[in-house]
Order: sequence, then structure tokens, then C-alpha cells
Amino acid sequence: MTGYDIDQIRRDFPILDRKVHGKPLVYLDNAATTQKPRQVIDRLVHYYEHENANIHRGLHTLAEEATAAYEESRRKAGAFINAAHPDEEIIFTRNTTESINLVANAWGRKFLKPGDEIVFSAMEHHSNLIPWQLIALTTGATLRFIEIDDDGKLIWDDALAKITEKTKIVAVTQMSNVLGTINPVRELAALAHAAGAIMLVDGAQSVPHMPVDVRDLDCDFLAFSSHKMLGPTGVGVLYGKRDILDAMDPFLGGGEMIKRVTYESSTYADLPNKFEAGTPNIADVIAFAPAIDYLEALGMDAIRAHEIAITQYAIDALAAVEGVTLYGPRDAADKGGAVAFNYGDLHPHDLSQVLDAEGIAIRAGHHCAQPLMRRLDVVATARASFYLYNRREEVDALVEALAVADRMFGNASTARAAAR
Ligand code: C6P
Repeated sequence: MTGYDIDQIRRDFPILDRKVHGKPLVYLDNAATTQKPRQVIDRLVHYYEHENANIHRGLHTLAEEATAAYEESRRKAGAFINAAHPDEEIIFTRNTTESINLVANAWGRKFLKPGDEIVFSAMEHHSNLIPWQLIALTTGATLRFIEIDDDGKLIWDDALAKITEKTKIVAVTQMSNVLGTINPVRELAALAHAAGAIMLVDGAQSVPHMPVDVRDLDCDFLAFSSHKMLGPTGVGVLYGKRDILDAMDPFLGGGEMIKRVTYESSTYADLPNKFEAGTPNIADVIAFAPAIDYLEALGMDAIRAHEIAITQYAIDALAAVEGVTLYGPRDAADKGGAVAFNYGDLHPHDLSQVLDAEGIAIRAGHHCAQPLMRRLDVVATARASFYLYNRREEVDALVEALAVADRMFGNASTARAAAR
């Protein structure tokens, strides 16, 4: 089924051994955050036991070692997405959300004006929506979004209609955190550039799960989070093309991002420091490197192949359960490992609680995508999301637990009654 040995991989993740309510943990909430391998956990401990110091400032050994390790993470993150100039084009932030806010503020404030248009899609996470709403309020720019069809795919004709000479930025997710849909961001970037606009890709869900190459996509910005790809929380990445980052003003002001300061004014540091004000999250950035190493050792193609297989298995197994409604593409080749569903008229929160009692972790709610929920005509969904360490047996456990929920709430029979 996969190009690697899952049992061996699972041994690297101590948490996968734990029990929840006396049952083996079945962790299917990977789109929210992934578990961490021993290599990442050990790197954090090693840093605090041997290297802890502030970076870029000190001239002592610890400071030099910490700085070197921090900059090594930057190079690895850049190489992972094939950035042309990792030393300048990779900015560390706290998360994807902060990366997008950085662009909306530092680029948007300078380059957007009334009449300009910002284009996103109907399936955006709030993190790629609200920063644009806020910047539209301050700049007078207008928001437009590309519609989706009933299978949860972007309507290309609508992209052609919405991306015009008024468009200044197209900001679209490469992979929906709810539907799993993989969007044609390469083609959208080409459309954006032809219209004289730039392209931001929200890679929070794609970068952890499939090969992503910023030079192949020719996107101007890519935002993603370490914690969704085996790394620590508190580390986000913003990739930006060097000339665009150079043209932007800083987002946050403070230490480390300046060259010369007087009481009246300042000049700013070169890239990437211009966008990294204050003491960064040194330990977690450093422990992001072994996460990248881990993914590279397995190979992103192998990870993607594994996820297509387990996602298709899950889609087929869930579709076979009477009363289950699935959202998003049915062909796993078109989507990532997030499967949103509802079970009869059972509220996803209730379902999630029943599953938790069986040791199964899923997410239930609006998934920070309220406009998408309205488009799907639901208040909430359940969502199972997979990663490189999940096994088919865990999908089987999920399906079996639906039967428990059915017995408890009489749910599928309610659905049958409603259908009659
Ligand atoms: N989605 C989910 O359970 P942060 O929280 O900043 O690391 O990532 C934000 C974000 C941005 N874009 C997409 C497509 C995302 O999926 C997320 C995070 C999690 O779906 C938490 S809400």
C-alpha cells in the first residue's frame, strides 16, 4: 500500500502509543495539527540543554551555535519548497495566519488603493479571508471570490471572470482544509500574472502533504505552518519572491529589523531580518529542521501516494455507511487527506464525543470556514484527516464507531425515516 514501513514509522511517534478512555488512540485530526516524531522532541530538549541563547546578537559560543542552527532551519525550509534564495526569501512567523497577515499589511497597505480588487476562493480558511477583509477596510480595495461547484471544486470560468485588470492579488488555498480539494494554483498564478496581479498561495494544508515547488508554481507568496508537518507549534513560514519582499515596508517594528535608528526615523535591515522583529521562536524554529528531514527521508511523493490510498479507502468506507453525507471530491487523486462528512442528523459535536469515547480524535465544527459551511448549506461537519502514519485499521475503527453512535442516537434510522 505504501512505499514505507508504517509500523516502523509509528514507533517514532511516542504519542501514538497512548490510550484514550482505555482505547488505543486513533488520531484523525491531522489537518488541525500533526503529531511529532521523537527526532523533533529530542531536538527541542537538546537545544534547551546545550545551546539556549538569543540569536544574531551575541558573540559567544552559545549564541553562535543557536544562530547557526536557526539559519540552517531557514535554509532547509527554503530548499523544501525550492525557493531560489532561501537566505532572503524565507521569513519565520508564528503560523500561516501571521504569514498571511504580514502580506496583507506590509504589501497591502503599500500597494492597494480604492478600486483595486483582491480575489480569493469560496473555500478559504478564515486565515486567508479576514486579513483581506481588514486590509480592504483600510485601503478601500474590494473583495471578490471564485465560486465552487457542488463537488467542491473551483469553477474555472468564474476564475476567468473574477481575475481582471482590476485584480491586484489572488490569494487562494492550494488544499482546502474541509473539502480536501486541490486547487490549480499554478494556473491561477499564470492568470494573475497575465492580469498584472500577484499570487499568494495558502499552503497550510498542501505543503505538509504533497511536493510543493514555488518556482514551478511561480507564486509570489506561499504561507505554511510547521505544526501541520511534524514540527513544533509557534513556527510559520512566509516565502516571498525577493524583489516583492524588498519593495514592501516592515510589518512589525522593533529590535533586529533595523539598520540605523534615530529618535525620528530608522532604516531597515536587509531580508529576511526586516520582517523578523524581536526575539523569534528560536527553539521551535530549530526543531523544525528535523521535521523537514523526516519528511524528506520518506519522500513527499511517497507520502502523497500513501495519503491518496488511505483517503480513497476512507471515502469508500464512509460512503458505504447508510446516512453518511460526504463533502468534497470523491476521487482521492483530486484531494488531500481531509474528509468532511455528516452522519444523518446527528450534530458533529455529538458524533465527535462518541468517537472520543472510542479513542478516536476527529474535528467537528465549522473548521474556520464559516462562509464555506453556508455554501454547503450546513452549520458544521465532522472531519477525519490523515497523515503519513495513519493505517487502514484506523479508518475501520472510525466506521465501526459510527455504528456505536447509531446505536446510541438511533441516527441512521432517523435518516432512513427522513428519506421515506
Ligand atoms: N487549519 C484546521 O483544523 P495556523 O492556525 O495559522 O497554523 O493555520 C491556519 C490555516 C490556514 N489555512 C488553512 C487552509 C488551514 O487549514 C489553516 C489551519 C486548521 O483546519 C486549524 S483551524
